[in-house]
Amino acid sequence: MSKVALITNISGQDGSYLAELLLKKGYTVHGIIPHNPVLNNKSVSDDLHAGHPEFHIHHFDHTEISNPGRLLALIRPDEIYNLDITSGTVTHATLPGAGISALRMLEAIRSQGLEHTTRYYHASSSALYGLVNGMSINDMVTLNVPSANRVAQISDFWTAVNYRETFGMFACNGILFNHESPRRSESFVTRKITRGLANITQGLEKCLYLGNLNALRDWGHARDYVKMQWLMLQQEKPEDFVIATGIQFTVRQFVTFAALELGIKLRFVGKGIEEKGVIAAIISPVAAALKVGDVIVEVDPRYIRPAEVSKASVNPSKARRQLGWAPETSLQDLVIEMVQADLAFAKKAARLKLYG
Ligand code: GDR
Repeated sequence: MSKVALITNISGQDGSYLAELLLKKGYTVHGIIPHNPVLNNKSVSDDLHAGHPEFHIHHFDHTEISNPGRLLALIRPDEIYNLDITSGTVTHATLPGAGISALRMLEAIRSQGLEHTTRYYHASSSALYGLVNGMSINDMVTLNVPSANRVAQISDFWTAVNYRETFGMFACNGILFNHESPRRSESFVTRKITRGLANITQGLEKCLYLGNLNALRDWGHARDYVKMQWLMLQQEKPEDFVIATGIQFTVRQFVTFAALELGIKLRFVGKGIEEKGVIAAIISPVAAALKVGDVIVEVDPRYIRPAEVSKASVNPSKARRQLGWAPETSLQDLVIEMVQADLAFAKKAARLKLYG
């Protein structure tokens, strides 16, 4: 009998990669999609559904979200991956009733008598660490910081720990640092960069406006990180893990790598909010329509965050040691994959613009 997995927010970046991984491993996969056309904007789930009879989608409205027990009774999952994470600042998604919190899901598991059979993974966030500049983060440190969104995430984190310790449930938190891919939303800086620069090479945009170019981030590939989520539920004992590469780059370095992949050498001039990325050389036909000397990156103070984690080193050694996990994709390879995907989109859009 194949194992049954339930993934919340399956149409998001992580949900779609995780579904692909589990289907390859022979799982029957059930995914929850919020019953909201604005959120349900990725077609990945439809692609998967077409080729896999063991792939099922459940559209949840607000009442079902507050009571996932009915679905659990129906499918009796061996593993639940709760990826219903809220990120960014305070949003309606932080409010009770908008997502499936750890408490709701863990209580639903108990109410269905599944507490000794169903394993629970909670997608926690590096946002738990809050505003910590220059400190080193290891697997044991969490910090309380004042933001309604973080309060919700911290509450989810400790709820999972509490259910593990109080009821002996197999519940773990994965504390994920930034993980990106061509499926990443454009509101994050990596996708904004790869999409913006690809559009510039195809004449669809003139300049990419960014905020803090000096911000340091530990970026990994989402495809590598979902393997780690699965591994966490295959352990003998439930534990929490930090998932990161352990290597940091600046936003400026990310832009430079992306430009190089598109055949543009950038030179940065100016300082702070005056800083600009100027084309120093064109080294590929993709960028042939551009000119040396064009300014294609500019700092726009409106994108500079008032409170920002600009530097925090991460130590994911527990995952390496205990799970034998290491990220397989380097930042350079991640950039190449994202740039090539966005270049294909941009070329298509440019053709449509030209020929209608
Ligand atoms: P982050 O990701 O806030 O770290 O959230 P994001 O990609 O938004 O920012 C990364 C860094 O880039 C700097 N930056 C810009 N960011 C955006 N979005 N747009 C810009 O134009 C821009 N210019 C510079 C930012 O200042 C920042 O330093 C990630 C996600 O994985 C969340 O899910 C998670 O909760 C947090 O990390 C902790």
